[in-house]
Amino acid sequence: MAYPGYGRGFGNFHVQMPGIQIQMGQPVPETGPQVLLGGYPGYPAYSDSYPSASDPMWTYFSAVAGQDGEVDAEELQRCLTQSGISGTYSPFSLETCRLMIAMLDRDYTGKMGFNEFKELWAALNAWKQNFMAVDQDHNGTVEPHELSQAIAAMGYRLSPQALTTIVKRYSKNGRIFFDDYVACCVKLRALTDFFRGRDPLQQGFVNFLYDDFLQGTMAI
Ligand SMILES: [Ca+2]
Ligand SMILES: [Ca+2]
Repeated sequence: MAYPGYGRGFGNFHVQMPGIQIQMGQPVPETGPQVLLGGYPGYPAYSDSYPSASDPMWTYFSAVAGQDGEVDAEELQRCLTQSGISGTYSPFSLETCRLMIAMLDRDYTGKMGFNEFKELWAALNAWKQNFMAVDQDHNGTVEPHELSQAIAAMGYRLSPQALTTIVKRYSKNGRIFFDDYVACCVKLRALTDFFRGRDPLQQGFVNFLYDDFLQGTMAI
């Protein structure tokens, strides 16, 4: 089998760490860690009911979204940078913001409406909890050996060379910060799903057309 343990997917991703939630400069409701970033089939979407002013998340969303009532990548970057969620004073990765929006933009506006934003928020909470569990020595970043264990725990079996490539791409001085960690995991899953969808017999090799390859990978 080409993807031993793949079936578990992010099965053990739901690491519960009570009391931990993302601080965004003002209190926000906990939306629960059960929603994962991805936008995959069977993924529960929020209803399109008109947002209630009584929803405590609505005020925060309105402030971030501004006049057009939707959150774009730059606005998301600004609010996540202010939150300090990545554990550094440098700006939260714009690329990761774009990636998260691409994965959760259900109505293809290129921005996050209220329900999409709530889903993104829940996904970020889940990622943060996962990140903190993976960061076993609690130094605020994920080191190569921690990433290796995390990727294995998610069910992927990668060669040392592939792991080295990933670490080189997503680390700064051998440390992987939260924003890069999210981008790394989201991309790994999306690319694996793309490949796997073309490999029904799970053989670990596929034939696909150049254009198909570009469409599948450039969108991520
Ligand atoms: Ca949208
Ligand atoms: Ca660490």
